[in-house]
Amino acid sequence: MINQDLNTKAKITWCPGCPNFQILVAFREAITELTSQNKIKIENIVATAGIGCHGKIVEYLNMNTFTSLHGRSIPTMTGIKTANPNLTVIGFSGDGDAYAEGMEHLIHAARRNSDIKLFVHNNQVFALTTGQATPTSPKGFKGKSTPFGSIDEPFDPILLMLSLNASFIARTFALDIPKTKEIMKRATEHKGFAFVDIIQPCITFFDTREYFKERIFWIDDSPANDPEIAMQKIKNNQNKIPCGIFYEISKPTFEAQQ
Ligand SMILES: Cc1ncc(C[n+]2csc(CCOP(=O)(O)OP(=O)(O)O)c2C)c(N)n1
Repeated sequence: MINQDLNTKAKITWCPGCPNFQILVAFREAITELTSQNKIKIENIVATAGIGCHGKIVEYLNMNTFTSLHGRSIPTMTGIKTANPNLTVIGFSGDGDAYAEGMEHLIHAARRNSDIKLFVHNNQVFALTTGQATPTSPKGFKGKSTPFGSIDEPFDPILLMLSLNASFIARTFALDIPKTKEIMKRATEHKGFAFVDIIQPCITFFDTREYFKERIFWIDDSPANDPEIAMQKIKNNQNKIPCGIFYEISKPTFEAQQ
């Protein structure tokens, strides 16, 4: 059930049918459930955004929000959390925002275990600027900046997070609202750096909906607390794409150690 109070009057300007709508619904449902179960107070949440289509989400959320610069949503979050550790800081980012412009911040926030939650709308393209390649675009991707096909190898953000021993690592699929809601709730309740890569096909500049629908499968509900076992969960299984919470550990947060 969605708390209508989380709606705003802002006109939604995403393309009709964009999976960002499902992410918005999943997040509103997650926050509604967490607040109605008294696990979190709405006034203690700050939702931040980078720049891009993903970043518009905060305009559609009636709660404390902050829009940062492109690639700078993570330092904005760590600054908010350091200034007031009582806040729950949840950031929305894009694959351009987090994995291109903001990559250095992502790496350091993860290795420090900053107590922030990051939801990356990974559509494998710079969408708001109408379709350039990002670090997760597949090799051969044809877009505005790569008309003859991208020659770069994409990188895997989940493996990067595991190499940094990030304390919560998950992947979800925007088109599955119940699963995305559950993972968002678990990430929000996690104490430490929670990383969620959300596969979010861009229906206008890189429509991968069918590709992912055919390949995604859900791993069991129990995250590994051993990197080797997490690695087995992450490994591609005959060209299939696993989703779920791969890894969760408990360790001191950056803020608690200051
Ligand atoms: C420093 C800086 N560089 C470039 C831009 C231009 N810019 C605005 S949105 C955007 C693309 C965002 O892509 P992504 O983060 O993947 O988000 P999406 O639009 O796909 O949700 C870019 C490059 C900018 N605003 N600021």
